[in-house]
Amino acid sequence: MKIGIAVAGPAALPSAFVVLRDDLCRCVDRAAAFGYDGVELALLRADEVDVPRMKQRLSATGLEIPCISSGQVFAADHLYFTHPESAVREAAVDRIIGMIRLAAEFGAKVNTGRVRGLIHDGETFATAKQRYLSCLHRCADVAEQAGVELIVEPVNRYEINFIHTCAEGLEIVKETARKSVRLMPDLFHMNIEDASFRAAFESARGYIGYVHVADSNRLAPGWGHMPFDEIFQILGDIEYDGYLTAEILPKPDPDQAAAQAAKYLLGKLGRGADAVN
Ligand code: LER
Ligand code: MN
Repeated sequence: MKIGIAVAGPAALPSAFVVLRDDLCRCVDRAAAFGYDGVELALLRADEVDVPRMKQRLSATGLEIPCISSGQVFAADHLYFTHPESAVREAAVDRIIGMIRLAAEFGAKVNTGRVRGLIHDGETFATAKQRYLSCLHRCADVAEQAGVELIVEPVNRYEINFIHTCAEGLEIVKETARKSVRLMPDLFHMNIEDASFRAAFESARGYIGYVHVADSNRLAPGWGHMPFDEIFQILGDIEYDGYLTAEILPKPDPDQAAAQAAKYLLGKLGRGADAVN
């Protein structure tokens, strides 16, 4: 398994779920210094990334971009797949297609977490799901041409009003039946919504494309009461071999949070400073 950290450019909303907020290329350098393998870019638009300059920084540091996340498209621009107006759904799909094309440049996945949207007042789950799946299929058409994976992230009930548990996310992934669409459990949401880490991860074995990690209070791992020993055991048991990306609050400050998450995760993976080779 590799470790990543969520970052955004300086203009990202204060509510964006990222640790480092800086020029995106500087984020890569800062993440490399902490020992991360990759950075997840939280973007509002694909054109925030200067592709040649970013490729140069990645090659200089050896870091990867495992994922591009799109939560700000929902939170800042209110574009999402379940919107009742087709023009808004189209704009959301266009934004995600831009991110898919960008992701293809870096071998990254694209997270379609909160951009799926919500069930509007007076509408049904079935209506929201139909709009969501129709947009997801259009994105999957492009993703498959581009060799990019789309990931579906269950998000807790206090942030969005449907697809909260891993089982609900897995149902969407299976129903979509697209090879490009995979599940992305986030430990913070799982800790609220899933009855059992083991049952949720084991049911999703083979469908998991990416994982977000945080402690129970969304601080860096090790600063709450998330059962990390059990979780690492389960991830090993299901042979998950992808990224564990820290999507945590930048507290007490971004550098301390980033340093703690890297040290803790690398330690659990046996790659810490005191690891015996
Ligand atoms: C939001 O809580 C979250 O986990 C993000 O990854 C989704 O946009
Ligand atoms: Mn997340």
